[in-house]
Amino acid sequence: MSDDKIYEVKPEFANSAWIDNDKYLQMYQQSVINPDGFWREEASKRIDWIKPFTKVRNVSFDDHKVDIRWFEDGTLNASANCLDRHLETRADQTAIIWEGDDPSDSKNITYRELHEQVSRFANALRGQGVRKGDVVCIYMPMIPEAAVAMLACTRIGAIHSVVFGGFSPDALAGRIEDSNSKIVITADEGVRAGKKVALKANVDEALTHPAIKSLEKVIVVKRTGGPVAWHAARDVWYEDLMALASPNCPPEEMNAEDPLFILYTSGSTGKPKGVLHTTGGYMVWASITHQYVFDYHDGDVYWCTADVGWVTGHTYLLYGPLANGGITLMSEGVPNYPSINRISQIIDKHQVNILYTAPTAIRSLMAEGTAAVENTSRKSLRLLGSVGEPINPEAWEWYYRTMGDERCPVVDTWWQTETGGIMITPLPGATAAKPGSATRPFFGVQPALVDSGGMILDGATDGNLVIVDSWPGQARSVYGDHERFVQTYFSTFRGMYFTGDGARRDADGYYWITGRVDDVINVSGHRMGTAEVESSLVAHPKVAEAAVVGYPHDIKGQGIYVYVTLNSGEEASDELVKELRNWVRAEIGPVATPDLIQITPGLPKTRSGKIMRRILRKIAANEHDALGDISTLADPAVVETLIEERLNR
Ligand code: 6R9
Repeated sequence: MSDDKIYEVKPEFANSAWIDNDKYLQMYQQSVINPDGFWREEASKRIDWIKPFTKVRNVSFDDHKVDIRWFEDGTLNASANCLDRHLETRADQTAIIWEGDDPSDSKNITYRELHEQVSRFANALRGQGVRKGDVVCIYMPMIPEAAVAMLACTRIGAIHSVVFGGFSPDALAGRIEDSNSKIVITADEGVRAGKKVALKANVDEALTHPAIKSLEKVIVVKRTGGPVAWHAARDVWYEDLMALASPNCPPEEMNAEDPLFILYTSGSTGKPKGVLHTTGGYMVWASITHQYVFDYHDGDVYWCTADVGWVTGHTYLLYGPLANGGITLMSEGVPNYPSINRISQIIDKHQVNILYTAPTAIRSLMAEGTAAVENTSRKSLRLLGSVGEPINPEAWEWYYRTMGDERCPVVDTWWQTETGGIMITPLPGATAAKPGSATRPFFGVQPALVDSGGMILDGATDGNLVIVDSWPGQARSVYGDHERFVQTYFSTFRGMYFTGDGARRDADGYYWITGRVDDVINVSGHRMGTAEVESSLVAHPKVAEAAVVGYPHDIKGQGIYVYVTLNSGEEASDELVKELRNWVRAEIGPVATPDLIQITPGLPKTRSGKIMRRILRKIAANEHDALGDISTLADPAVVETLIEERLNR
């Protein structure tokens, strides 16, 4: 649209930025015309290799043999790149600023201290039997020990699998089982918004699942000192291990293509899959994107509000900033506790220069007008970032005007667990912003829009978003199931990586992500497969069938709308609705709690028995005038009942 609002780059920002528009255009050209040369140079200068690579890339997107390798004959260690190599120049510089849930609770950890803790814990893990290639599950609150645990794994070549602390014992058990984790690292309790979260108790419950056979030890960090059940043969205190461990732990030499971590994410079918990232390419991608997208300069205080349980917490809380020798702020709590201006208070307290957060948080602050910034200055802020879901222009404007005082560029960054890091984004010194658009591809990223038959579309158009060639940070596989990796990402459109997102490209070549085109919904920036929620519902003894769709939600972006039919003899009631809501919450975790549950006598189906989600989505969105063709339904009358009884009026 030609009447889109445009915010030009401010010259004073461009002058001191790493990348201005000319440089962007020139580097982007280089990165796609001569990827070998471009990435040879970037990878060599950003990363300390133990043995330098000679080969840059070796990639096949052919769905018969998807094989992705970068820097494949080089060796390195991720923790050495995040810690050891900075000791000479910045041992006493802060690496992590930790801000507790309680505003009076904060501390700074220097590179020297972090290096020592990571080395000790790496030795402790070895002492507990962890070896190169073993999987370690991390189920932690947002405390520095979570970062120590992740880096300690990478130091000895163990593969971490971080499970978000908000997931239920069941969800945790599934991930421990699928990854064959040997050890779980957790805390007695987490603290969020003044409330305790019983992490150790959740682990205890998860480990009662008979399918878990791999697990040997549970390492427990003392966060609150609250009561925990203790299994002496299995459980061990983190603090006891640290007191005994040697602070001297030479980093393990890892191949560039050795696994670095697994992170589970939801798709449109089946169980969540363990997306696998490897070491060399991921570290290069984390470093280059963090530096250029956030225009990170030495000494900047950078705050990414994401939890370490999500990919954003991996790449932009930890690996990117630490690879770049940065100062990264980790916050334990939530944006509106104890008061709605907590984020602004933290910005002032620690003189934060760069803030990276999610649209759902922005909208929840925006809902309170200007209260979120009251009595704060935020003068230190230089740049604002957004991630996780499309940011609506109103929220963008609020972020820009109210949080950033019209001084700070906003970067709306599109990417995925599978991409390892940012893919489509403005560069703050280069790209004029249009609120709601993620704008242009990062270096080396070749997006395209294709129609349903996989034809590449030119010019200004809508389509399915694919990436036609590999980039270093790309996921290499699904843990233990390469075939599923191929099926999920490379078989819909042959020879291309399919993102699962739809997008529009405007006349300026800017991309506007329109959201998922598959059965994945995005609730407060958390990805959820509707199939997962459905299978938990049908496991309830009273439920016959369930269909789950997303619907527009003011704060969360999308809310979870559930349609269920009951087994014969069961009656709909408010109690049952409540029971079903709690059921899903307990089965998957609070993030999956349904917003609306409509108990209905029937679901719209095709004659072959497929549930017509398209129609259910329209009804949930209150767009019942635009249902489209319903003539293929087995029983069109069902639709009228659904509309009459819909909940989202
Ligand atoms: C990093 C992360 C990925 C999905 C992705 C898309 C949505 C993320 C977005 C965005 C529009 C943005 N998404 N960032 N949509 N604009 N700036 O969120 O990874 O949890 O795997 O989710 O999130 O739909 O496909 P992940």
